[in-house]
Amino acid sequence: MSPVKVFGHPMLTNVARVMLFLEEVGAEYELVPVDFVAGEHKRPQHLQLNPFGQMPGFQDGDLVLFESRAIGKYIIRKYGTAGLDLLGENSGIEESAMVDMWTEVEDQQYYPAISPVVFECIINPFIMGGAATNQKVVDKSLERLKGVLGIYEARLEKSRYLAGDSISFADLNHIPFTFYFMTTRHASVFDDYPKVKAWWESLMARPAVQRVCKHMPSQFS
Ligand code: GSH
Repeated sequence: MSPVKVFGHPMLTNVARVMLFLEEVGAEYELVPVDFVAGEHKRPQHLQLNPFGQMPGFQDGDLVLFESRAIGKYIIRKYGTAGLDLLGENSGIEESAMVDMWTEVEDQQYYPAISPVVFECIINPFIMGGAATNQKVVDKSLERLKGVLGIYEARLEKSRYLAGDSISFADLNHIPFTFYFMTTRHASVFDDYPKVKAWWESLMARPAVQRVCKHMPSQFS
């Protein structure tokens, strides 16, 4: 039995993020289902793994971690190979600084812009219990997202990936929320940013990404 356990449901964005890094580095792991509809993530057993009552929980032997981006870095450092330098740490301090910077951009600029659209159009109505979409929130977030995508377009005119010409942790962190965004009727927003669109398509073509995304529904009604 693998010492690595991911607790949660694979359709959930932050659970998918952790699985993505495990798949990218080829680590063995066990996915332990958490029945979030029944509120299992708020119960004492899960709170020992994630005191915030959220998913994922993560365990590797005696080590327990929460926060999907931090878990992702741990997975790369422990199970990554020199050939796949996702944190840029084998390349040099400047390369790893670029990965750190674009990782912050994902967390501080991209995620706050794209996630309200995904919450309003997909997660709240279809995954977490049926709330109506607030169109004002969607419209405001789309405007913010367009600003961020403009900056990405300019960056991706200069390099193949965000942190440079090699794929990194920063790029891969975009996958879970962008995947769901692309299932909404707002997906065409990306058409105005050809470099971003090509970058997104190259991420989606990765076998590890395909393996994780097959657990994420792409049609909602
Ligand atoms: N920053 C946390 C991470 O990256 O792990 C966020 C975790 C999070 O929001 N998880 C969602 C969750 O558990 C599922 S993707 N939602 C249910 C809840 O908050 O009660």
